[in-house]
Amino acid sequence: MKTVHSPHHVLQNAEAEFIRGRKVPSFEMPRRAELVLERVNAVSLGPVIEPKSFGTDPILKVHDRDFVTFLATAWETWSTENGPIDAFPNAWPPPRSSRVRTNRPGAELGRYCIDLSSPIMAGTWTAATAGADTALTAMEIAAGADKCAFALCRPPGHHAGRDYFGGYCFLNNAAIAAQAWLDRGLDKVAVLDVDYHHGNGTQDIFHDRADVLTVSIHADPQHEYPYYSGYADETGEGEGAGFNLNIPLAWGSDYATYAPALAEALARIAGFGAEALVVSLGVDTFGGDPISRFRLVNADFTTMGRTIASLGIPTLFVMEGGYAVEDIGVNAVNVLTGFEA
Ligand code: Q9C
Ligand code: ZN
Repeated sequence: MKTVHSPHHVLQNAEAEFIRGRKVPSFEMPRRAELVLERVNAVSLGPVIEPKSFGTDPILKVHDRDFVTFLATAWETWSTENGPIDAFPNAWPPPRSSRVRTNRPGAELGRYCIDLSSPIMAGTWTAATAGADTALTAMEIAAGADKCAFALCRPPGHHAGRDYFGGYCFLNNAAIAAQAWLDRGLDKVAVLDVDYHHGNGTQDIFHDRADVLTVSIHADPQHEYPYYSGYADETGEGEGAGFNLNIPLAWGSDYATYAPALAEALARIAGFGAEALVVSLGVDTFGGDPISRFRLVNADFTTMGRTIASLGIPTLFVMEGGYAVEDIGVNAVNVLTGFEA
């Protein structure tokens, strides 16, 4: 399997995030992607190539123009006033508040940002667009003779919605690739999100559409980020009614619990008649993950990959979360080798 990867990912290099009031070193760091790349090479998964540049058109198919303009210019606006300090919001618009479009830096951030884990810095836009290009380049490979590809994206994407960022995510790489796959002429694409956290951004982007089935297996949002979405009763709306499936699992879930959820997810995707699959590949379901509470072991990821392969459709893997850095290379690549076995 070919891997697509951009060296620009290092430009997103947050010093800190806030977790339950504590300022801590960011769990989402460049080393994550470096170790996955090392593992790709160690097992000779296949060639590693750099992405082509697709510009903003495919990004604007799933993100609002205002939001994209904001992301592209936020650092300049912020740093002109505040200097080279990672940008976090000062305030969020309360419910029922005025929709006034203040461009004061800390306030504007609050209009688009959902949490305190995802600071904007000088290289955020370059890194985020490199991630989108990575997903798009890999999609073209998976859509061709290869039938599969690995987009080693960083920063991740699945928490980014049409007009918001957060959860370490700025642009929704998986959604951008799924939309671009449809735009190449497919009628039905499925997104399977196996990251430990609910893929809220992806669900939201395709919420009212019947051409993209979104399925996410994740920790119960009653207890876990992103808290405000990921419940089983969120099944899509309008034309999209019935085209979203959430499978929340309890803290402590191991593969004995995970396997039936994955089987249900894959049965739904097969029943939908997906012509292609985008996998939002987070490996923060690993037992050793420092911010998560599932209990998968290294070998479970191989099984997961082999199980996903049973669908028998062109498949694009897009890297999402996973923070047990010394294991994420093994776990992510286990999914890919399991898929190819
Ligand atoms: N204890 C991804 O895995 N911090 N994002 C939550 C709650 C944000 C995870 C802290 C976690 C975002 C792509
Ligand atoms: Zn995650």
